[in-house]
Amino acid sequence: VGQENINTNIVTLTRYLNEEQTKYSEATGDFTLLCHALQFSFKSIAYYIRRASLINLSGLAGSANSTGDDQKKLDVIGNDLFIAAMRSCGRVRILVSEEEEEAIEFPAGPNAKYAVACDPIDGSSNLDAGVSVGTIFGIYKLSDDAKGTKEDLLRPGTDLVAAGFTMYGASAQLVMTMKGGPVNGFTMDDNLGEFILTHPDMRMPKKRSIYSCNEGNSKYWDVATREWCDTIKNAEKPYSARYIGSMVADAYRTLLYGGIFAYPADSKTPKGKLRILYECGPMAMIFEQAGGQAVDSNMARMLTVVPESIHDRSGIFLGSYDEVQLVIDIHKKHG
Ligand code: AHM
Ligand code: MG
Repeated sequence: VGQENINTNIVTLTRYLNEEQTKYSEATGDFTLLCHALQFSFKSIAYYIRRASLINLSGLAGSANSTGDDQKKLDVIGNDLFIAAMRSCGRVRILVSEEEEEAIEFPAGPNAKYAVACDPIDGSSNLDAGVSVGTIFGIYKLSDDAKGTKEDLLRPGTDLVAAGFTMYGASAQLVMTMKGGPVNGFTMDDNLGEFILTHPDMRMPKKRSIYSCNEGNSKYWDVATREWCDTIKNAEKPYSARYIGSMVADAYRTLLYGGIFAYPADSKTPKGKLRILYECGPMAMIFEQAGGQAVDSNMARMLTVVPESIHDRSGIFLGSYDEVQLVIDIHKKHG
């Protein structure tokens, strides 16, 4: 039997969080506890997604979410798991979920210092086909005079203290970042039941000829967006198209390989499709902190966009620094 090269000094997410916490003398451990609750919700959502077709969780649940979309059974389960984890950890005062029309207010308490926005299962229309979906989250710290209402979340993404997503693919991949820190990627080891730090300090390529958007909408796009798409398709070496239709999976690939992901606002959906609080904002924070850029359809830095209501949408261009810069330059030319 050959000797296996076994790493006996594994950095799990739990270890990583503990080590981070000890770096800050003023840290109370509340954020760490909140992250443990998040971690548990990802593990359980991953578990149910994997079991879905075996225990008949796929298909519609017969209810509709706040915007009238049909809800999947797994959407409901993912949402319930997430809410229960956030409620029971005692660190969250206010929670916004894509699946809940109203913000959920938890009891005030000395340790309930955070506001969380999440999409528990983004891309769920892909679930029955076994395509990767994911949970997206953003975390804000409440100000001292916060009332614990939805207004505490109507802030720019620059106020986020942490953001991330978990992609439920061949394995569950958790990508998260804290304000001013590196972007780290963790892979779920199902046998250990732990997220392992496998992608420390992710830095995305400065450019890459890959574009990812629903080009079926291009007749609704503005002139500048159409010119951008024509430009990259007619480049000396034309770009490759990659579009899964599941934001977390498209974003994860873009983060790893480079390129650009776009869901522009258009004449059919003038405010865009994706949500500011729990889709665009958290992704923008991750991409910026990995060396990329993220802007909305007005070419404003995505992280400066303030939603007027909790489910507000925005157009978004997200990706490698140079790829997003090309979009900005073409739009500026059109004024
Ligand atoms: P959802 O939150 O209802 O799942 O919708 C969001 C999803 C994203 O994951 C994805 O990027 C986008 O919708 C795909 O939209 P389209 O099918 O219009 O291309
Ligand atoms: Mg979504």
